[in-house]
Amino acid sequence: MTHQAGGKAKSPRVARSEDVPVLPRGARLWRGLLGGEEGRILLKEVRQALRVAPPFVPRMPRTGRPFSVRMSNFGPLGWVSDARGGYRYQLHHPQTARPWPPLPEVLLRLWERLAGFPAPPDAGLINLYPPGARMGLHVDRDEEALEAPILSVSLGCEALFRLGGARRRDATISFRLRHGDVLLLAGPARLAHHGVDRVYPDLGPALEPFARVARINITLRRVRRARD
Ligand code: MD3
Ligand code: FE
Repeated sequence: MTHQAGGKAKSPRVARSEDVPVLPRGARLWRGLLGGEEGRILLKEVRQALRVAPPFVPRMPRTGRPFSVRMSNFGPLGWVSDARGGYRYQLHHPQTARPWPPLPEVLLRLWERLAGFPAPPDAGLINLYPPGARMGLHVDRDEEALEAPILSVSLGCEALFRLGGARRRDATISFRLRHGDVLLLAGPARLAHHGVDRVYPDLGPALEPFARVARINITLRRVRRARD
């Protein structure tokens, strides 16, 4: 809470983003969980992965309109999108045709600790946001295993994130996602609308140059139904 001179809070005309948001059922937020050594290890893993699987520009199905976000993936499966093939998961990088680099141990351990799901993730989408990049309100439903949660890790620059409900017209809440924050979307929150409205330049903590000039978000997903 920001304390104002005079003690009386102004009533804002617009909903303000909260530091401790009241989250919908199924969503959980751990602020700064990966803010220390684990976050530095993860940044290094991302940097290494991007050498093998360079960022690509995803495009809207049919129109081919480019996203402002750049992407890559930790495998085995990676999310891609282009005009011809639309949204999909595939085993290979769209440009190099090489398999995706494997999910790093630090992310597999994080999923085990927090996801509460019996099968490991089989995809780790890396979203790269230069300041000014955005992601429109959407639902993630390209996965077969919609019963599996999604676990999101934010690194680098700060973002203004928006989370709504099952219907596009449902009310939304806005809050910041910062370096080291981890967000779990399970149960009813798994199919909630969400997006990134803003990415702020230069607000990353003192990290390597890479993390000071962009926001890096990794979403761990279970795409394929676990089969036995
Ligand atoms: C809420 N990424 O990759 S992460 C995406 O910050 C995506 O890069 C955003 O939306 C980003 O699809 C948001 C947090 C997140 C991820 C998946 C969700 C929130 C979610 C799925 C359902 C509800
Ligand atoms: Fe999403």
